[in-house]
Amino acid sequence: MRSFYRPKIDLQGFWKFKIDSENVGEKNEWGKGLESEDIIYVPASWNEQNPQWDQFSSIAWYQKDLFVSSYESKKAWIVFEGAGYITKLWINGEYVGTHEGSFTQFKFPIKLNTNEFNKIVVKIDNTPSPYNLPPAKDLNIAAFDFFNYGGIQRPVYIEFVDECHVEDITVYTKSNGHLKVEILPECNQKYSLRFKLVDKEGKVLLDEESSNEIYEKDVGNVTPWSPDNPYLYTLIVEIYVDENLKDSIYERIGFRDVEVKNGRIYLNGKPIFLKGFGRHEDFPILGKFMYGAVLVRDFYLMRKIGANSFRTSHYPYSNEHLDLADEMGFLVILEPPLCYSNISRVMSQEEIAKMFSDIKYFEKVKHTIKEMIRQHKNRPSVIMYSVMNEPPSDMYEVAEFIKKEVKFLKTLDSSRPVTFASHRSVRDLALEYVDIISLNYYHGWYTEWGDIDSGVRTVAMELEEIHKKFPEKPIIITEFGADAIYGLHSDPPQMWSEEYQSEMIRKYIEALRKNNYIVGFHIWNFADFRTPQNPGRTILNRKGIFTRDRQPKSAAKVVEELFKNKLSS
Ligand code: GCB
Repeated sequence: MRSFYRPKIDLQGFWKFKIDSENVGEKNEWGKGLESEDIIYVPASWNEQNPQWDQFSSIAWYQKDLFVSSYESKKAWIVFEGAGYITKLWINGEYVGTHEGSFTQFKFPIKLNTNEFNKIVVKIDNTPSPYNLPPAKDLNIAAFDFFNYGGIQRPVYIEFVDECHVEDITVYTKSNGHLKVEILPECNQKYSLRFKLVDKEGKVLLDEESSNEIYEKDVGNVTPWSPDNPYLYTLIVEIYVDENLKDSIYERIGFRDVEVKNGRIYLNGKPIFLKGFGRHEDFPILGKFMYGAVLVRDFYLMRKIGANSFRTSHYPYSNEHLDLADEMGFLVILEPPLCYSNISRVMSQEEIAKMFSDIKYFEKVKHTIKEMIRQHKNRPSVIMYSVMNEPPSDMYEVAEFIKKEVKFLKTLDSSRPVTFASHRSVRDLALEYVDIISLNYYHGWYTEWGDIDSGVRTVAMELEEIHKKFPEKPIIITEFGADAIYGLHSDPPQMWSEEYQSEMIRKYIEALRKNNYIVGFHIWNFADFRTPQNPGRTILNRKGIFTRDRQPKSAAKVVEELFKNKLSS
C-alpha cells in the first residue's frame, strides 16, 4: 500500500552509529542519546561500510536528530521496510517498541516535538541464534548459506496521517475484470470511501463512492497482467469525513488468475512454464540493500536471457524489488525467512524435533508469515508461496509443522498455490501437503562430484519416483547449479570452471525438460553472493551465472540459448 497524499520524511542518509559488543547500552540509557563519533549510512547493512564492522554480528545503535517544524496531521508513525534482526526504538528518550525479523516491514506509532530537534535512537541486535528466523549458531555456523548482514538495511521513513485513515487494503482480481477490495479503515467518525481505477494511459475507468468496506465490481474489458504484457492499473482508495478528504492510498494492481490443475500451473487460463532463478539481495558494500539501479540492471539481464520468474530465496524481498517484478512481468514465488539447509550444523536431531514441535516457535513463524502476506498480498507478480527452504522434512515433526504452516497460510490467502523447496527428494514426508512440488538438486556437485552425467541420471530417477507417487502435482526444479570462479577455464570441464557450470546447467535442462510434469527450472543462482566463511566457499557462493557485480560468466549465454530456444514459455 502506498500513498502520494501522506506527508513523509525520508530518513535515508548518515546516522550516528555505536557498537555495543557488551550489551551495556540499555543499562546506560543510550536510548536518550549516543556518544559516538562513528557514522553509518542508512539504508545498507553495517558490515561492509567499515572493514572493522564486517565480521561483527551483535548489537549496534543508530541515532538521527531530526528537526520537525510542524505537522498538521494528527498521527505520525515510523516505518522500517526492513531492519534487524531485533529492532528497538526510542524517541526523545522514550522507549517505543520492539520488532523481531529482518525481512518484513513494520511500523511504530510515534510522538514528535514540533519546532525542535527529535532524537530517534534505534538498537539493532543481529546476534545469531538457533531460534532466529532463519537459525544460526554464530556468523559462520548457520543453517543458511548467505551472509548474516545486519542493520537498518531497507528504507526507513516517518509518515503523517489523519486519525481517520486507511489502515490496509486487500485486493482480489480475476483476468475477466472482476475486482474485489476489502478495506480496513481506522476512523472514529462517520466516513465514506471512494474508489478509483486508472489505466496505464491515465484513463479513469471507475470513480465510485461507497460506505461499504467491501467493494466488488466487474470492471469489464481489462487487459490481463502476464509476463508478456505486465499491464498494471492504479487503484486509489480515499476516505472522506463530511466531504473532506482524510486519506488517499493507492496500489498497483494487475488482473490475473492462477490455478493448478492437471499437473500444470495456469495463468489466466494458459499453462505457464517458469524459467528463472533463485536470487539473493546482496551487493558489494551495500550488503542486503538493493539499490534501485542494481535492481533495474538485474531485471534487464533476466529479461535479456529469457527468464520470466524467480523465487525470493530465502526471505521476502524489498518493496522495490517486488515492485519491479510487478512492473516488468516476473512470476514470483514468495518465501518467508525460513531456511534450514544446514540445520544439522546448528542443532542436533532431538533439538530439531523439539523446535518444530514448539508452539512458541510456530507462533513466531505465523507472525512473520502474517507480516509477509500483509506486505505483498496485492502483487500480481506473486503467484505462489514457498513456505520454507530445505527443511529436514524426512522427519515426522518437521513434516507435521509444514502441514500446519500450509494450513495456516491458506487461512490468510487461499488465492495462491503453496509449495516449499525440498532437498529431501524421495525421502521427503511433506510433499503431500503442498499444491506444487519444488525440488532442489545438486547431484553432480555435492554428490557425484566431477561426474555430471551420473548426477543427472540420479535426478531423473528420483523425479520419476516422485512423479509416480504424486502424478497430479506439477514439479518445479527450484535449485540446481554449480560454482564457477569467473575467469577459471578448463578443458575438459572440471569443477569450479566456467565450463563445468555451463555443462551442468545445460545437461540438467536438456535431460529433464522432456518430463511434462516439470513446469519450471530455477537456476541457483542469478549472481554470486556472500556467504558465511567455511571450507566450501571462496568468500562468495559462486553459483551465480553473473558475478557479484553483474558481469556474465560463460553460463549466461548457455542459459539464454536454453531459456529462449529449448523451453516453452
Ligand atoms: C542449497 C540452498 C542454497 C545454497 C545452495 C548451495 O540447497 O538452498 O541456499 O546456497 O544450496 O549453493 O549450496
